[in-house]
Amino acid sequence: MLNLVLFGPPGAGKGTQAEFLIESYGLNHLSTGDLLRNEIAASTPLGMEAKRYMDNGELVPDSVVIGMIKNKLEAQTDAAGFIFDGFPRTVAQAEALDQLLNENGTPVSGMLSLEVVKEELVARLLNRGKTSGRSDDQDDSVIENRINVYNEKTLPLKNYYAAQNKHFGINGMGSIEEIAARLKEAIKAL
Ligand code: B4P
Repeated sequence: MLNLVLFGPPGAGKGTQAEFLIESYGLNHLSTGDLLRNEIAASTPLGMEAKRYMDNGELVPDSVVIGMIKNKLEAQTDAAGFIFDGFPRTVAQAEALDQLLNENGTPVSGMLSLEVVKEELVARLLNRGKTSGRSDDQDDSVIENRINVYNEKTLPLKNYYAAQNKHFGINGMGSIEEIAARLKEAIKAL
């Protein structure tokens, strides 16, 4: 079973590359950002709570996100593998994911970390904000906060996975096709 964690700062191309990986490897896609936006669109209590954090570029509380992933994993027992996109984002989330997957004897295969310079991240997000309608992509200070929150709370996960020999840095600069080819090489070596 191939369980990939697709990692990187906001705008690194996680969602973009996830689409390619799903197609190439037949994996189930679990994007916490998409799941949360679905909850917001459906105006559920969970969505309304999450929106307050997302609009400010803050992380949604661990308990909410972990509960959501647990439900999805339990509902998809026939999957060939998963691509985790935007999850885990904190050490507590990574520990919870390890526990959930280890219970099934199907641990994380590798964490693929897309590396992109800050100027490019900001440019990509502002560009998406022109058409996506995503409020968190339209405001410079919210984007700045998302990147700061990433550096403070999410970046430490590199060490978490490196300690398990599961961290693989990938150059996330260049065309979508070039980056997809680099990911494929890294997956071959897993
Ligand atoms: P996400 O939905 O995960 O948003 P993101 O970090 O911006 O990444 P995304 O996948 O959308 O963008 P991508 O890099 O693919 O999270 C949104 C919010 O939800 C968070 O801020 C947080 O509040 C909350 N949340 C989500 N998960 C959570 C968790 N686990 N715990 C707590 N809170 C959580 O792409 C960005 C843009 O770049 C796209 O427009 C794309 O077209 C473009 N692009 C991609 N590759 C490119 C390339 N090579 N060249 C040029 N442009 C490229």
